[in-house]
Amino acid sequence: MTDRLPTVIGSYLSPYVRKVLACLHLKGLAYRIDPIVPFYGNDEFARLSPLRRVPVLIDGDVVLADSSVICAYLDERYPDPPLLPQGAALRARARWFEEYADSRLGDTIVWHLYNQVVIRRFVWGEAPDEALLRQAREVEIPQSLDYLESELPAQGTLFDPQHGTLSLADVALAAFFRNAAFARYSIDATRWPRSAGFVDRVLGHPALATLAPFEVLSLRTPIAQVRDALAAAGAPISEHSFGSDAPQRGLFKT
Ligand SMILES: N[C@@H](CCC(=O)N[C@@H](CS)C(=O)NCC(=O)O)C(=O)O
Repeated sequence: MTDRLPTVIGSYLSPYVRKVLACLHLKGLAYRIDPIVPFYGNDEFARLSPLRRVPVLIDGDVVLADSSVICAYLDERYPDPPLLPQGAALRARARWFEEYADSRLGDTIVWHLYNQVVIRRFVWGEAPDEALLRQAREVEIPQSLDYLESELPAQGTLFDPQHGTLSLADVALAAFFRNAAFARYSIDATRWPRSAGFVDRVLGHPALATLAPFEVLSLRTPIAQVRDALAAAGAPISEHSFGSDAPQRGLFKT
């Protein structure tokens, strides 16, 4: 019976996986997870995810390989509660923030910061590109925070300053700053108070906070032992894994 639950392929450490898991939580949907680092995906994984990226969602016969496509699918297939606000203009604004997070914060926080500090070291055994790291910390992330500071609410969430109901846009933005924290970048609350408060509030929501112990465990455990360690800690691990023993370079940058 458990095989009938939706299965997410992808590590708890990916912000795109985090976005999908938080949306599943918001929808009240049980799921299983195969917590692989994408570079360890096997041939079967490559067939399901032609770009060899995580997350992948398997829901019955439906297989999807992009977090935005997955979240849009979840919202249509399981409409209650909705992940987007009401009205064309607000929905477009929410989609914009999701896109901004996935593209710009993905480039800077994932590729230029987190992957340099964590993936290069623990997957490839390489030293980080210090120039790229400096550029991310000193120029790119501050530039994003300057922008976000002018858009984010002082209280609550993007579309619900009063009660703090989470939307897909809130989840997408905050998910990346969790990876920034893993790479020891924290938002300077004196310079960007709205952004710092917003990220704290969203990451403190149960949809994201319940993932935190599994993220920390994934970060601290050697990759080959992560699956077993997470299962022992109570994570909803899938029966089947799409992982392999040896990493392969992805189709994009390293
Ligand atoms: N547009 C994709 C991006 C997913 C993505 O870049 N995932 C990263 C993990 S954080 C990945 O799989 N990287 C491996 C690679 O690009 O080779 C989505 O939203 O799902």
